[in-house]
Amino acid sequence: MQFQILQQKIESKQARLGVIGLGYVGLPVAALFARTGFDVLGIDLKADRVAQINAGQSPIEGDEPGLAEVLAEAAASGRLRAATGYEGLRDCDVILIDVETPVDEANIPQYAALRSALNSLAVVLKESTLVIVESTIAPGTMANLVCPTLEAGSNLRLNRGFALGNCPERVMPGRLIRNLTTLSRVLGAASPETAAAMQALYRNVVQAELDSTDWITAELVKTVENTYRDVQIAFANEVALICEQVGADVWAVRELVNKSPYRAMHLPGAGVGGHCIPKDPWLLAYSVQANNLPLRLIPAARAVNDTMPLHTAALTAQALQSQGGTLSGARILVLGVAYLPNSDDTRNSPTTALAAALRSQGAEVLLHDPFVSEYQGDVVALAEGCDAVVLMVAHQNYAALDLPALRERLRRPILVDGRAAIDPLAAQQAGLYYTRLGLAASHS
Ligand code: SAJ
Repeated sequence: MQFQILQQKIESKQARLGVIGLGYVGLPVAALFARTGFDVLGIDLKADRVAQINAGQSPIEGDEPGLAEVLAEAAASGRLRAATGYEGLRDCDVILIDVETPVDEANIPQYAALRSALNSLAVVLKESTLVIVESTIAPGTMANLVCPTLEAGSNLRLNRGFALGNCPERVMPGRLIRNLTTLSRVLGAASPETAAAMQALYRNVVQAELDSTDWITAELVKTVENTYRDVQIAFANEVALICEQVGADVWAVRELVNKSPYRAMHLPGAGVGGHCIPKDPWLLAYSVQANNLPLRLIPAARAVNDTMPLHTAALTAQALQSQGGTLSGARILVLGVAYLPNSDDTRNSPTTALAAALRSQGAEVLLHDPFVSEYQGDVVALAEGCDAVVLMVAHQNYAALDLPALRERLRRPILVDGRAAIDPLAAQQAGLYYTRLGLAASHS
């Protein structure tokens, strides 16, 4: 392993980079390194995505400040190329792996994409290459899966034939470029020389602290930081359920609780979606599944958050009953399909579970979302003849809803607010029966 040569190549930006997986993470990563002057070869299975990138176009929809410019610059400079095959990686000195690492219905990590990338990479892996896994993985995966797979497939040995690191990404849809350049990164390395090489590499893109540590710590930090968020959200949701029962307003309670030092109660809501928070607690839990360590808090938090869309359906049923209706045969307009406000990302969206729950009780469900192309439309017109409107995502557009016009179109004047996005007073003044998650039902 020629660590000195690798270090020099990185510091002089002569090192050729490979990025496997050009999705929400890999594409901005590849473009950012190309913009700083590295020669980057991106690999992706999808030929149409590869073609778009080589044409300097971004295949990522949604509002991603800075991405289009960085991509166009990188492609125009000729420093970013994309391909579907792994052959070109033979010439690379540093290879980043940014493939998906989902969990299945049983919450078991599905490493098919990761294994495939590792097996294909191992075949073309040359001596003295630095490989870095950026995908989120269960603690222990570097030692138990990544390293053995690369060694077996390449006949090279860790730290003698190749260097191996784990640097979890911290992106968020809508802030891909900002997060990649301004958030600190944890660099998990298996040798001091690898740590130095990773520091030299990421210093080109990250204007924040680079914290070197070992593999297991890096794997834990990423999964723990998202599990922390999931548990915090579940706590806020459980307090919301309590407030509904005792006739309080969870939003008023939360505001006053957070005035107490060291409190940071999160936002209760109609569910927890996305590609990080619902998945990472299971990656963390998987790391101790074989040891039968009885985890109670982490699975319980997942259960609480997964019931919130169902609870929102129950609030809708209760509101209909109070107006002499039932879900069976009702026509419901649901506002928001994305999992996050002002985003087009619908992965693991809580609205999917809500719609299924409403339909299972005989309701007809209409979906609207100003950011998701197939669900765009005029909200007031869509409300025609509906028996309730359920708000699932606090998209900025919904703050300006014409409530009196909505009231006129509705067959039953019911508005269920899953995100505290609508002012209760305005709703009541418009003649709506307004119900909010975490707030006792108020009559118009
Ligand atoms: N949510 C709540 N209550 C809250 C916060 C979020 O119900 O208080 C819901 C959201 O509506 C959404 C889901 O949880 O459905 C996830 O929201 P998120 O704000 O956590 O957005 P994500 O999933 O994109 O989270 C990412 C994560 N970043 C990475 O995994 C690198 C997360 O760790 C970050 O905290 C978050 O971005 C961010 O705020 O940057």
